[in-house]
Amino acid sequence: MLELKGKKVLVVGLGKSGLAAALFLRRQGAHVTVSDIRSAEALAKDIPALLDEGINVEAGGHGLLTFRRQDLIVVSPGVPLDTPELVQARNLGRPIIGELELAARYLKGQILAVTGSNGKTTTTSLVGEILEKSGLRTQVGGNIGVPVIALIDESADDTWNVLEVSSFQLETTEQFHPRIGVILNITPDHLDRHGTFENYALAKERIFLEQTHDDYLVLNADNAPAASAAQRAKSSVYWFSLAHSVDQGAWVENNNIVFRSAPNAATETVAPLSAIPLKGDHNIENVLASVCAARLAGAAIDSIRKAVEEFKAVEHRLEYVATVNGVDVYNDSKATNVDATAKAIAAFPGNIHLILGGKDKNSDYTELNDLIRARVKAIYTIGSAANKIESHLRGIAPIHSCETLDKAVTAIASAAHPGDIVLLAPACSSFDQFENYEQRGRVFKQLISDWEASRHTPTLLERTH
Ligand code: UMA
Repeated sequence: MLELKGKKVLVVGLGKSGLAAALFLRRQGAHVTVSDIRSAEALAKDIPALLDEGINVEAGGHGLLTFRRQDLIVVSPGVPLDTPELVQARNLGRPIIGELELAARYLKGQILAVTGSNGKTTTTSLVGEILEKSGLRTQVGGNIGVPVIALIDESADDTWNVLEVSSFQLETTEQFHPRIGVILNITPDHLDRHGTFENYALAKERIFLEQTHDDYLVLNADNAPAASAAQRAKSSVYWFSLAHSVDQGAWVENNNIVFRSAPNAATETVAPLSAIPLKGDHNIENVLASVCAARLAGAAIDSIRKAVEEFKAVEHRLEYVATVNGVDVYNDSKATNVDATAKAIAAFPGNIHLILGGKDKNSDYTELNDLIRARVKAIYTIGSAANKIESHLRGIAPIHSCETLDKAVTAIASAAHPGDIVLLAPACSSFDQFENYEQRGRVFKQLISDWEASRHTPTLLERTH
């Protein structure tokens, strides 16, 4: 634990994490200041509660002086570490940690942490449900949307804290030490923030940096960057694979998910593939990882089977929305990078109307060429990345420049035929046109429901009856 009483602590960023961190630090007796680049008007909803607690607020920008005067700086995940004020504070020797590190020092019980470029939220939710069904005291939080600090009060010595952790959160860890760590996959993402793929992978690898021989690390045997972590980890490595059996871990055998706890232990059958309600091979990988991690945490096979069979797609992750005029619509707004979009396209055999675009993250969209050529009928571009996407994908499939999501849905509504698939899997973040990917997904679902309603407008004859 940190000695916080009487210490001057700066919280950088007043989103979900910053708000939770500031209030927590104040409760520990620290003198807290929050600094955010947004204006006081934009932060109006939160400022009164902070002032009431005696927390200072610096809005409309970060002040160099504010950063100099602190004993500790707690950074929100979305704040880049090369922000000039942070660089200066680091040069002055001020300790800088993230909300995850702060929270983990106070969390009671054990941590099961899940990272990866894609599949984190689905896996974290599924592990949480399995552990709960097994009767273990469980809490779920982290990048999934609940700051880890918010889990502290309810945590007890026998709690499993199941945390989704992002590269942004891991970048600022020091002692973060999960009992079970999971790396689902490492594929290019957030290169605008981390600069290079190597830096991004290194941030992900911080998940096992503090692990010891007594801990477990679950790795994807089919993803080379994730698998290579085994060479550097001190913990006991368990594998999952879609392609082949593994010494210890989870894989698919005769269309069943199976698990083996040690190279010479008996193989346990968990559930048939046909019982998994989620779409796409990438979701089978998420199930394999969840089975492996949950089994290591002590979940019973029966509980795992039940949870897997009852698990529904998480909102905005290849979520089935509706069937309109025989056209199936899926919302994968959380597909915010090229790899996630590739996985979403691969989940359908063909006839896809694909909505792409948003804020570019220095991505290479040509990686989608083969899948698009084979499975996509037409592309509908939106947002500030549209020009780049169009230049990367020209000639691969017909492209409609739609600028906005509503124009894209209107265009699709007149182009799609029964049997087609509509897929929002934009390969970009949402921040150019939306608050976040959740809002983008909700707007999309509303537009689809408007399309559906427009097909069912009662005729004059129906209205008179
Ligand atoms: N800000 C500054 N200075 C800066 C940059 C931002 O003051 O230089 C301010 C913004 O004005 C804003 C605040 O920082 O007021 C936002 O902080 P934040 O971006 O850290 O957002 P939070 O609301 O705290 O949400 C964060 C995670 N966001 C990011 O990592 C970008 C959420 O993950 C997470 O759910 C939440 O903490 C709780 O843990 C979202 C996300 O997009 C879902 N994650 C990325 C992803 O999944 O790809 C990593």
